[in-house]
Amino acid sequence: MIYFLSDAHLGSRAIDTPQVHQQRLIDMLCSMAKDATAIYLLGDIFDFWCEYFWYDSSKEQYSPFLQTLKKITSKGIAIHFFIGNHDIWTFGWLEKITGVVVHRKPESIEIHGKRIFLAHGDGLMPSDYVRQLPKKIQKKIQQFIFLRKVFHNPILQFLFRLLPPAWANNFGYEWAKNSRLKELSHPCSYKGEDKEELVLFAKEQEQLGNHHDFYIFGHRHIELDLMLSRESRIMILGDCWQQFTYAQMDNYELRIKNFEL
Ligand SMILES: [Mn+2]
Repeated sequence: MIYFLSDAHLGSRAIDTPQVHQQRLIDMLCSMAKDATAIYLLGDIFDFWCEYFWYDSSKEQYSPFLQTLKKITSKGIAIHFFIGNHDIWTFGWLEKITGVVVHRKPESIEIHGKRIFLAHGDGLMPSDYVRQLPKKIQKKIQQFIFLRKVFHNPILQFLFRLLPPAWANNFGYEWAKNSRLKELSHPCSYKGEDKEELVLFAKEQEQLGNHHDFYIFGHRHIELDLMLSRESRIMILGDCWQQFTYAQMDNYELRIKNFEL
């Protein structure tokens, strides 16, 4: 069985019981590990993750989770860690400690003869579509794209990693907390087939001849399973901080499920 999950936002300051949350994620992974051949973590597993040049005591809170990853990869089960927009700043330490494979870009993979497009989902939208949007929304998107460039810039990353972790973490966790609180007050909802950016992105790929049987994304914190055509299907995974949803795939089918203890 192959599993896909995303958006746990571990360590979020908007979560009242972080240990309970982390344990639930650990239980979920351990139950998957019973029959998994691979596990794909599709981004934002951490609410804020940065590896500094100095020792960072805040990483200790994740010890149980990191040990679980290590335990699973040691069994020979591959764990693929896609960076999201909250855990961009990993520079080899996470891989070394846990044995996960880090992916910094979307990937096309093949499983059981199916071509699958995998990405966290931030920053993917057809530019034709963006041009049709009201100016105000276009401006917001431009701001997001600018910030994304800043976050991904190697020089700025280098400088940020020089900061004292306690100080930089406070900045990072507070920034991330704001987006969680925003989400709690305005829960994400599906915008519809003609407005949902990831659906439009997948449709554009199909039109461009870059065919995939499945598109699987995180990022949006909504659960979606939609046929784009007879041969192509998109899935958005929900999240693992409130809904605890995930997808599983075997020889026969791909489907979204809810993790229950
Ligand atoms: Mn995200």
